[in-house]
Amino acid sequence: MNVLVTGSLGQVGSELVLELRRRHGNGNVVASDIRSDAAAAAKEEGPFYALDCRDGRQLARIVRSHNVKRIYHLAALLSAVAEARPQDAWDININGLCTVLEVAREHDCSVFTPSSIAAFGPTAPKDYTPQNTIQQPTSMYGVTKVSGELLCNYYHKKYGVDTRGVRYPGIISNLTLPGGGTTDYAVEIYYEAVRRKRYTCFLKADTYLDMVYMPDAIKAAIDIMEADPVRLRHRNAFNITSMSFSPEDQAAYIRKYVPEFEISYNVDPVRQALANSWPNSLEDYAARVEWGWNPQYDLDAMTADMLKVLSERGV
Ligand code: AKB
Repeated sequence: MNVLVTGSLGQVGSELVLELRRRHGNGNVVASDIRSDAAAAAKEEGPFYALDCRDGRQLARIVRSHNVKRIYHLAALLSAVAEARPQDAWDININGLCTVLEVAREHDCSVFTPSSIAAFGPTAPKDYTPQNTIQQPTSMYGVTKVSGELLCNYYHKKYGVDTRGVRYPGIISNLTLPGGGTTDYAVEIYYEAVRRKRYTCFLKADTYLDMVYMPDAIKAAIDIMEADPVRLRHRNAFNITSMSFSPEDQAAYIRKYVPEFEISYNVDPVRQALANSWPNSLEDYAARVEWGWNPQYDLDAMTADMLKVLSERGV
């Protein structure tokens, strides 16, 4: 089974490509990104293309020439950038997805598309937000995510395209930094804990959001695509979560390993408003029952691993 990943130089893409190549072989996993970063491309251990996912012709050429049968479509703008550039966010997140779905329909590919906790808005229940509930996001990022979910479900129902997805919470990883998201603070805090033993957070101390550690996020993307379709009552997109915490909770766990660590706050009103409009915590029962979602990392295990890996790497 040959696989194509769009947005492969991003936070999830860079680690997903490594894991897919480990499982399927380097030559069978095609990486692509709008950035034609020569240094990054040179490090690739398999095929890499500079690809704008809105370019259907080039996308179709790549799919045909590598006989791609599964697309992980990760190319998208994140919440804070989308709020600064809403028209671009619509264009990239929605027209990009439309293009991928059309190519998938024509070439019989399955498609994984990540949604987000941002697909919920202030009218959804805040705590243990259910799988199926009101979705009225107030951010452009959230509007593109809920529209993307509906579009993927439409392609599945109308054309039989095998579309699947998860609603990712904030993702924390030690390899590639996120860019332009609201949950980015939860990654930066570990780098600064190792470098300076202090961090100035752009969200308020008591802002609760769901998070997941990258190994669990990657496993989710692979497991849902491998799941038996007969068991799937939902498709786009499943709530998943590993933990819900606030910046002050995270700082307390960091102090367990770095006792001198200090946190202060300088709130960014745009990102705070985004965070306030999202759930505090999701309920992820459907993912557990339908395809076996079972995350391995909680806040303590993730904090220990992040600090260990970043210290060893000398960030
Ligand atoms: C963001 O903060 O924009 C993303 C997300 C929650 O989807 N990490």
